[in-house]
Amino acid sequence: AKTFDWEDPLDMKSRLSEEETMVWDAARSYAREKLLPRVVSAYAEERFDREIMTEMGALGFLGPTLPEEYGGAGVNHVAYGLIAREIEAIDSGYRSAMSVQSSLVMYPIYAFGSEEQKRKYLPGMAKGEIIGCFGLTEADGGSDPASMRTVARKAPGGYTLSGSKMWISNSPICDVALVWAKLDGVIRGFLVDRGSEGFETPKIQNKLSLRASITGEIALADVFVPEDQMLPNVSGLRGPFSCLNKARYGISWGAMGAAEFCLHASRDYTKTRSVFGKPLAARQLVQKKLADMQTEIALGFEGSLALGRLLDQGAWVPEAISLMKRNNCGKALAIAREARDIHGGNGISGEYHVMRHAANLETVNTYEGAHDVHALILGRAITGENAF
Ligand code: TGC
Ligand code: FAD
Repeated sequence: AKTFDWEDPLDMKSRLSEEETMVWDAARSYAREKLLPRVVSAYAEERFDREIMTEMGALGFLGPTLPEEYGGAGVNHVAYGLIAREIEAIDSGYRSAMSVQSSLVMYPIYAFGSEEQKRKYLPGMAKGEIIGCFGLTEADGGSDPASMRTVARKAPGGYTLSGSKMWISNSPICDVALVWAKLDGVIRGFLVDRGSEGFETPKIQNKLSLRASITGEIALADVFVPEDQMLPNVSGLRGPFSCLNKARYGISWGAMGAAEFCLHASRDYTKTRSVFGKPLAARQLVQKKLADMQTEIALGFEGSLALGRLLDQGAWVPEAISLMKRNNCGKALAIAREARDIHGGNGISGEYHVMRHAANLETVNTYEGAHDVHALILGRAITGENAF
C-alpha cells in the first residue's frame, strides 16, 4: 500500500517518464553538488561565476528542448521545467542565467533565425561557450515594451541601432545580445556581437536581490549591425513575447523550486529548534504554516506540470502561462517570507538561505511580466476589457 510522502504529496514522480526523471535527477545532483557550495559567497560578493555556463552546457541544460542537430538535448518542456526547479532551488539568479540563454536567446534564434544564424550561435551557446542576453526592457516602463524608443535605421549593408536597454540579465558578460528595436515603427530582433563599435554593457551595481546573477544596461550608440544579423522570420511584439512564453513557463517551475527549498529548510529547522521546551515543529502554529506551504507548492507544481504537457502537445495558450507564472511567483514569494519568519533571527543570515530566496523572488515576481501585469492579461481574457 502507498504511504503519504510529505515531499511529493500528489505523487508527481509516478507521472513522469523515465527520461524526465533522469533529467530531474541530473539537475538535482548538479545543483546541490556544484551550485549550493558557491552560492553564499557569490551572493555576498555580487558575483556570477562564468564557468557555471560551461558546466550547465556540458550537462545539456542550455537550450535543452532544441534538437541535437543544433546542440540541444532534445528533451521535452516538462524536463526543462524540472531543470529550472532544481537550479532555482539553489538560487533564482542561476536559473535566470539558464533561462535567458535557453528561452530568450537560443529559442528565438532557433525559431526565427536563418540557417546561418543557427549554425553560428546555437552549438556554442548550448555548450555555454557563447553567452547571450535579451534586451527588451528600457528604463521608462518595462511593462509596456511596445513603447520602446530604441530604433534601427537602414544603412548600407545593414542597420544602425541607437538607444538603450535597462535591467538586462547577463549583459555585462554576454558575447551576443539579442536587441529588440523598432525599424520603421515595427519591432525587429537584432543579434549584436560583442566588440561592435558603440556597444557598451555597464554592470548595474548594488542590487539587493538576484545578486548572484549579473545584470546590466545595453547602450547602443549608432551600432552598425550587418544585414544578416537581423532575425529574418519574425516582426512585431510576437517576437519577444514568443520567447517570454517559454521563459515564463520555466519560471513557474523555478519559483516553486525555491519555495520547496524553503519548506524543506523550515522543516529541518523546526525539528531541531527547541523553544519553550519543545521543538518548534511540535507547535500547531508552525505546523499550519508548513501545511500551507506544502499545499501551495504541490498545487503549483501540478499546474506547471499540466502546462508543460500542454506545451509538449502544442496545445497551450499565453494566458495559461500568465496564470501559472503569476500564481507560482506570488505564492513562492509569500512562502519564502514565511520561511524567513520561521527561522527567527537565523533567518536573516546568509547561511540559512531563506532570506536570499525571499529577496530573489522579489525580482522573479517582477520580471517577465510583473504580478499585476499578468493579472491584467487574465482580466482582459476574462472580461474582454483592456485595463492596461
Ligand atoms: P497586445 O496588444 O496584448 O499584443 C501585441 C501583439 O503581441 C502579440 N502577443 C503575443 N504573442 C505571443 N505570445 C504572447 N504571450 C503574446 N502577447 C501578445 C499579440 O498577439 C499581438 O500581436 P499582433 O500581431 O496582433 O500585433 O500588446 P500590449 O502592448 O497591449 O501588451 C501588453 C502586455 C502587458 C501584455 C505586455 O506588454 C506584457 O506582457 N508586458 C510585460 C513585459 C515583460 O514581460 N517584459 C519582460 C522583459 S524580459 C525579462 O524580464 C527577462 S528576465 C529573465 C531572467 O533573468 O530570467
Ligand atoms: P514598471 O513597468 O514601471 O511597473 C512598475 C509597477 O507598476 C509594477 O508593480 C507593475 O505591476 C505596475 N504596472 C505597470 N503597468 C500597470 C498598469 N497598466 N496598471 C496597473 N499597474 C501597472 N528585461 C529584459 O528585457 N531582459 C532581461 O534579461 C531582464 N532581466 C532582469 C533582471 C532583473 C534583476 C530585473 C529586476 C529586471 C529584469 N528585466 C529584464 C526587466 C523586467 O522585465 C522589468 O523590470 C519588468 O518587466 C517591469 O518593468 P519595470 O521595472 O519598468 O516596471
